[in-house]
Amino acid sequence: DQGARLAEPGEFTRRAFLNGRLDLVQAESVADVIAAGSEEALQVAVRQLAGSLSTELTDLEQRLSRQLAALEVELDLLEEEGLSLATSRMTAELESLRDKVNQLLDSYREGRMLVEGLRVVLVGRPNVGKSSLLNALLGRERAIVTEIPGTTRDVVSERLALGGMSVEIADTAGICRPADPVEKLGVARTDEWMQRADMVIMVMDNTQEPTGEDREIYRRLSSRPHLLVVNKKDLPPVVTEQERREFFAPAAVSFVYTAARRNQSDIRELKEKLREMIDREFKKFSGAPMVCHLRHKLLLEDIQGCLERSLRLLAGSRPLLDMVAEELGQARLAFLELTGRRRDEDLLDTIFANFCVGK
Ligand SMILES: Nc1nc2c(ncn2[C@@H]2O[C@H](COP(=O)(O)OP(=O)(O)OP(=O)(O)O)[C@@H](O)[C@H]2O)c(=O)[nH]1
Ligand SMILES: [Mg+2]
Repeated sequence: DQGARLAEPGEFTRRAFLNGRLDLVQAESVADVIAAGSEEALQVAVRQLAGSLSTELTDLEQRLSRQLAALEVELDLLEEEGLSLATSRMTAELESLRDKVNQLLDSYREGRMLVEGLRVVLVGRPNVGKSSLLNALLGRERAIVTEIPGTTRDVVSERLALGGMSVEIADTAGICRPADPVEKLGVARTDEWMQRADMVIMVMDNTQEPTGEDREIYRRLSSRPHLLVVNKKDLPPVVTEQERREFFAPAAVSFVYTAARRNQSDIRELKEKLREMIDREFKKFSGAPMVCHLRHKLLLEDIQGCLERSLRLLAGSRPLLDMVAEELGQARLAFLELTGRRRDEDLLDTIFANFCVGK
């Protein structure tokens, strides 16, 4: 026995963190680099590993600490001399910090999508061809297709690379007035997925008139990025495009026509439409630091709360400065927890346990 042993998951990264070569945000991005499912996700993770987000967070923390230090000095003086502090400069600085924190929080929606992938969900009435479309998009028979309405009873999802993004595409149970309890569960799950989705594809059947159910489905998805697909275009239509559009009026809707089982060029066109939508809705990467992890988001929300409360206190006619100091102290601790300068062994165990062995 030479004293050698297998490395534990995340051991090398953890050591780099403990030696101070990486902060915690950088260490977390090592796992993101490895798991990156797309070119963009990789770029963001590499930038974070190089320290883009860490630099921003450290800068904000230092600005906050300066305000806190100034406040504490003033508090001592005030006690001795009974003076009142001019708070306008502090207010301006805290507002600027709050705006920066808000900007970071705003980046979370996209950051999360980069790391976890974009969630696209196929919805529609039974038997319109949702599962057929999923299979056509994937290029293989993933979901079961039959002529019997209500074939898909639960959500089937699969990953696909599209427009440089990792996309998780989900086929769901057809939405209808449920006849039996199993169907009812399926519909509830579909609704859940629709609420969580980043993009919704509503599928209709060219051979069926639109119904109240279609209108209800459309109502639930119209506020989010969506595509309306009319499938089975190889069969004769029962309504004209104009009539279908008027059914959804006053919305200015447009449709993509597909024949899921027959026509590859339709599927290419559908993918192209999806890609355009991803570009339009989601790829606004400016290269600015981005928040991709729930842990970071939650701590930034704590900081945001502290800053908001501080600002409210400062806006009062006789601000309670020791309460402001208390809030800023809390915000500072949250910053230190973010970058790992305030160490919590349990947290480190959790973070590094998710790494693969040998990293
Ligand atoms: N002619 C034609 N038939 C299609 C097309 N797409 C699907 N179908 C047929 O329509 C039927 C239903 O297709 P599915 O893909 O199972 O429909 P679904 O929307 O997943 O149905 P549920 O899971 O029951 O909600 C099957 O018999 C398919 O072969 C199409 O583009 N043209
Ligand atoms: Mg199905």
